[in-house]
Amino acid sequence: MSATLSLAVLVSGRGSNLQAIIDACRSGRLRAKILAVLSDRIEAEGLRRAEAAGIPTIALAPRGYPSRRAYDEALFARISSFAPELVVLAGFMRVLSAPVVEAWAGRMINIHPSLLPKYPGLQTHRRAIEAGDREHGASVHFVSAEVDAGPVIARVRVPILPGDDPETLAARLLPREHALLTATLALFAERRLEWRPAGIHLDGCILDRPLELGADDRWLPA
Ligand code: NHR
Ligand code: GAR
Repeated sequence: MSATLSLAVLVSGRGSNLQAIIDACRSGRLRAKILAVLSDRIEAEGLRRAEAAGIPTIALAPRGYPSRRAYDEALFARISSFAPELVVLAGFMRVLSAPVVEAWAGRMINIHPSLLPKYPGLQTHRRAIEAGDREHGASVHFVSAEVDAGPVIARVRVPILPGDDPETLAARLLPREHALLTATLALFAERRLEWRPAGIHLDGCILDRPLELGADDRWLPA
């Protein structure tokens, strides 16, 4: 059996994806340990959730740093002090500069609320509805310098229903995000995933398209 996966989680807000990781660790479904939760927003509810779970927190506001890069280097110096194996962006709302992203290449993932490569960036629910799409979803990808453009590991789909607005669609998607993130982290905990120059590898074989999580929380057959 493989060792416990150590994580640092970055949040900017509510922290429901963080809570899903905490709950999955507690229940034994995920062999991982969150070493620290960090946020760019002091008031983030995610920090309160971490405190309630006894996880060390760091709130570091960007204000006062002379540049985006200076802030990012300060933030990632704090992360490095915990020496996590993997950094998880879970509702982290600040674009990270290339040097820190490159230093953590293959060791940092993000959960994004769209079926990437569709709708990188913000307001994804509204954009999917306005485009007339019949389905939407979430993606977990390795973080690369270009925002939401790193290789996609896994996705989950939800229908877009007549009468949906961004709020109803987000509410349908959110529990599926939680399942996607924890199931993907379980693959890391089992040491089954790796980002090599040739692409993402699962069990040593190149992944030629993203994994897809089914409604029963199992991976669909390739
Ligand atoms: N950084 C890099 N370099 N690459 C990625 O793939 C990143 C990243 C930082 C965050 C999450 C991402 C998402 O899932 C993420 C992926 C924020 C913005 C954004 O425009 C875009 C994408 C994501 C997160 N942020 C504004 C900014 O100027 C601020 C918006 C706000 O504060 O509300 O940083 O969608
Ligand atoms: C989630 O829907 C996540 O996919 C999205 O923000 C929400 C955070 O919720 N991420 C982004 O939009 C990143 N730009 P949470 O704080 O409750 O996990």
